[in-house]
Amino acid sequence: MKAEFVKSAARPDHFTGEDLPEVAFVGRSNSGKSTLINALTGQKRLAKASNSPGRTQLIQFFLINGSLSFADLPGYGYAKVPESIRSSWRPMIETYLRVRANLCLVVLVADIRRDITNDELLLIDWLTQYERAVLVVLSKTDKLSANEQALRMKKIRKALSFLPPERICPYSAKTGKGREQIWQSIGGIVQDFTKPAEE
Ligand SMILES: Nc1nc2c(ncn2[C@@H]2O[C@H](COP(=O)(O)OP(=O)(O)OP(=O)(O)O)[C@@H](O)[C@H]2O)c(=O)[nH]1
Ligand SMILES: [Mg+2]
Repeated sequence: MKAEFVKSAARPDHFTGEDLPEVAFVGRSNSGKSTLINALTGQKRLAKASNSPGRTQLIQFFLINGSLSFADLPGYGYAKVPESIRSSWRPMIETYLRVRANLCLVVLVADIRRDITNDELLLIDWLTQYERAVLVVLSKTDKLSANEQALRMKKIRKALSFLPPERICPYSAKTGKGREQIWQSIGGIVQDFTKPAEE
């Protein structure tokens, strides 16, 4: 697989072209978005993963095999980020999610150990209203025993019972669990992509 960084951007007129299907990765800071992009592409340092949450403050675009685009969105919900920066993120992310014509799938990454927040429910609801396909990836399963994982899955599936079961995927960057299922979901949705018409 060939994966390369294309650019960082904050405004729609700076985004990359819209002729390739795009998958966006959203979620709280530190949930594992950048690590997931690295795990999916098999390139450890493609997207910057860090121990200091809130570092990625622009939308980062990546080109995968010359035929697919990934967008790593800045994480939200991290208290240490100044309000001035936080307040500019929200419109940026919302604008991106609303206007991006080639956006085929929104991958919402959430730590399996945390309960789904009201913010996340609102985001899924909002995306559904804009007819965006959503895949919820529950990260860091390696931090739990098999029993604990099963309990957490049951609880989260209940909270997200309005989603089809295959749209919720337990995952670990450490063990590779869920990687195949996530690629399958991406493949299934992306193959229906048709180039947006020129305005
Ligand atoms: N054990 C374990 N650690 C993980 C996993 N996924 C991510 N991490 C760790 O979680 C931390 C945060 O991961 P990132 O990928 O930087 O998180 P992010 O969502 O991109 O965070 P922001 O860019 O701040 O929004 C890093 O220390 C990762 O190594 C996982 O599946 N298992
Ligand atoms: Mg990141």
